[in-house]
Amino acid sequence: MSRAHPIEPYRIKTVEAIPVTTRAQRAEALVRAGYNTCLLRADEVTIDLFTDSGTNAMSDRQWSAMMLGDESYCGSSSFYRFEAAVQQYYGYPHVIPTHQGRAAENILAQCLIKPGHHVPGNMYFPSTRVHLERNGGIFHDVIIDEAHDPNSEHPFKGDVDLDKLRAMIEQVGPENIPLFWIHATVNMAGGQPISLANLAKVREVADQHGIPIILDAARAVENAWFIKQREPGQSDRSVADILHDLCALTDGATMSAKKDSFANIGGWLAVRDDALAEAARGLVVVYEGMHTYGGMAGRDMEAITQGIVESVQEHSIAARVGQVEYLGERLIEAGVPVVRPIGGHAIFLDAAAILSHVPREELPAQTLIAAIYLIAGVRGVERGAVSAGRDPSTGENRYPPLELVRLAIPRRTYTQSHMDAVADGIIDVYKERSQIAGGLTFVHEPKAMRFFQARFAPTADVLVR
Ligand code: PLI
Repeated sequence: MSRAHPIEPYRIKTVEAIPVTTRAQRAEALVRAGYNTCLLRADEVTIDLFTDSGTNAMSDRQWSAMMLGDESYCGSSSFYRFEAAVQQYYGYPHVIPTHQGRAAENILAQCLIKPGHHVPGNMYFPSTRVHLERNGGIFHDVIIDEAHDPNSEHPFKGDVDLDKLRAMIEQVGPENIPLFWIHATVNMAGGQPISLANLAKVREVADQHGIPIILDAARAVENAWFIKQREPGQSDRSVADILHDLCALTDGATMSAKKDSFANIGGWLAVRDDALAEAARGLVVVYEGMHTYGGMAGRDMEAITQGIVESVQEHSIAARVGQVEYLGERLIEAGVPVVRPIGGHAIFLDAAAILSHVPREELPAQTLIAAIYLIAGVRGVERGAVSAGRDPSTGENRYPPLELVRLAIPRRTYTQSHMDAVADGIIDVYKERSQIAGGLTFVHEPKAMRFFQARFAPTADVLVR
């Protein structure tokens, strides 16, 4: 039996009942949902590890702060408190509120990306890539090779390969690169961090060509925690200081406040450049609302403001990452193939290794996640070929090197016994993997971000024998 994870630095004041289902009920639900866990109803799921986005438990202080929400259409005082918190903890002067992260991406992409532009990044994320492609841009993955190897123990698998970056700039010309879009941590690589040292080198390359760096800061606090644990010379520094340093190396950030900041909804775009801020504020009023609420209620901005303060508290972030690590270690002990090292927000199961008898065209990760729901009542999400979508220029399916299932852990929501139940369930699925009869095939395929609404059918008579 593994060690315990760090003590949860809170006690429970309110509880929410979770549904308990039978395997027969889950089998029926799975057929109705077209074998897509995104289409299951929440009341059909016992432990919901679909995402850590907007699903975190808010604190008593966040709920109290919500009562102070100023719902004025113009000039809400909640906005000024929110703006001050982002400026203080992230360090960018211009803060533009949005209703969530992808709205910030939409506005940034419309401001900066034109047809024929090229954008390098440390692996794609579906929403960032969709916005850059909708504006005519082309994404280039310049992450280090280790990030594509689930077994590599590299401590900073989110690092940029500077040779790949330089070669890409040479190939397309710096004048065709409006930004570098850098994730901290890298979700699709398994919640893996980028190091300060690497980002500083990326900064040098950016400065040589006058190209801005935009940080995807959704889980930058978790990235700062890994820097403190793993990067030489950083262990005595506070997570808040390291977060500041990460941001100081960049020219702006897109943020989903539904992650690190424990909010149910909200986001922001922040930049240093006055003209870019002016252009972004011009678009925020078109797509989101006034530039002092950006699609959020005043109470949402209050929840984020308090959430930012809590997010950098050391015992809070230690317990968060420690809980994820605990689940990962239990699976590793049982021999289940997972992406290593364990990342900040989720466990990523190596579906290609677990279901090696299911060909890539039959979508092993989608198949595995359906089987996990059926057998264990746990909901995760596909992070493989279905999420990668089709190449817009050729229309061909993209088969990324990683074919993963993600089990994301919401912050402060589940306890250690929930983690044990998940581990036991996944280990059962792993032991029964030869009973998974075949893969899945699309019966409905939406064009954009197809993983959310796609429907599938098993290629064999049954999913699990
Ligand atoms: O879900 P949004 O629109 O607030 O944020 C989009 C978004 C941007 N960047 C990154 C790294 C994300 O992980 C992200 C959203 N992620 C979700 C919903 C997730 O389940 O990981």
